[in-house]
Amino acid sequence: MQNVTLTRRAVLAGMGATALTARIGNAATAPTPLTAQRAMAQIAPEGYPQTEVWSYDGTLPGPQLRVPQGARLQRRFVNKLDVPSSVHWHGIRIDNAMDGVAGLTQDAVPPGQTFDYDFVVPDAGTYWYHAHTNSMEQVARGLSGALIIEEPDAPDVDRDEVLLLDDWLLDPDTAQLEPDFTHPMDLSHGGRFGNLVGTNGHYALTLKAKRHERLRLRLINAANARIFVLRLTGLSGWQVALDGMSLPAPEPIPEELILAPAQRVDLIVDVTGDGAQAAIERLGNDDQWHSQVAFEISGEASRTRRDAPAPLPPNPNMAPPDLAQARPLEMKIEGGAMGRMSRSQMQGLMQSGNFWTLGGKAGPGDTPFAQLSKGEPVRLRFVNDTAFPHAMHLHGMHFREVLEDGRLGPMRDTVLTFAGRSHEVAFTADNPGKWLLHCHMLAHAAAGMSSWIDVT
Ligand SMILES: [Cu+2]
Repeated sequence: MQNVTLTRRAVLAGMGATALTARIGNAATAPTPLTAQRAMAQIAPEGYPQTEVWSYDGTLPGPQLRVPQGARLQRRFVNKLDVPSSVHWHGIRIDNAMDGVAGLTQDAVPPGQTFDYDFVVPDAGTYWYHAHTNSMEQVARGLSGALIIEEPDAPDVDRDEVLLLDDWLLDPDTAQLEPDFTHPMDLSHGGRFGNLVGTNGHYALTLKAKRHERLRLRLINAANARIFVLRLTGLSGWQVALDGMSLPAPEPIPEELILAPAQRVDLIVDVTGDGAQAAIERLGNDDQWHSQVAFEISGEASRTRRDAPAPLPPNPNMAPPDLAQARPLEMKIEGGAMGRMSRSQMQGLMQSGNFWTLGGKAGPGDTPFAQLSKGEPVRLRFVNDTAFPHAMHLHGMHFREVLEDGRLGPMRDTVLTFAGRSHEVAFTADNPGKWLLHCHMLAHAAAGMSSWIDVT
């Protein structure tokens, strides 16, 4: 009976019907809990058993948190799991003590204990939260959810849909998660990939839509390792934000939209399809397009398409870094299967349980990759000398990619680096603290691809 209730709650959360609004600064009352606990969820198609997951508040994904820009988010994290955990607020330019990285910004919260997260959210946009203690396993088991920071003047759309894309590695007979989270093949190759891909905790999500309806779609890649390559059919529009940060002007949606692990994109689209269906499709390993989210079209929201949307309002503190003054840094990414590391180097690494290095070092260790002064501009070149792509994520600050022609790209918190290529990013180190810099293919992060910078 309990399982039925949990599943129904999970479904409702998936439909965005139970959006929770954060309590805003009231010191007299205890903060709203956010509870890590076991739950059952119907991830696999109907007819398959439910899957036991680790959840926030019993739902998969966790509850959708919505907070007005500039407000305080307060949550009492309650750990009802039997392992330590912590919560990271991904992409939020946050006070370092609230960043949730066990071992760097706080101690992991033991079973039965609590931790009060309390911080101001400076930027509007699409963010997410997830476990940052043994995250390779804990995120794969379900500990993630959307965090939406609302603009004071939201764009004029008919509906705002959060689409949290994920995959799960399930035993095809029992629909339970494959429990080996440290398989050397995952650690040393592309990471842990699921065999079932879905959205908002379900395989094959279907939403209803009306012709000429205008939708804001907030796509979040919550998968451990999967790079989503997406295209739209029967929907056309613009991308208006990347990794939470508004673009200066709405841009055409690329024919193939690439979303690396942890990246987000905000789209404003109109339902323009002639048929009864529109879809977000995903390019599969079989080189075929598969439906990721289907939209069943019935009725009309208006007779005609509307004009192009206005840009989203800019967030504060988006000034580009001063490249001329920037300190150059280089971070070599090495190791992994089929890489150029020598056999003896590789064997040495594997003895420490690692397969990868960042800047010549496996794991965060005691000393930072770089010691930076507050306000210092930095250009950081990632040299990907491996046979795999890596989604490099910096906590606490957004960066801009330095493009080939020297111009700066949009603000992001995660950049997808490709095998054998180098990618330079630039940022102003304006947020003091110890900030993790790691690959968001979480098996890679666990096997050496975690580093940090110190801003003082
Ligand atoms: Cu990686």
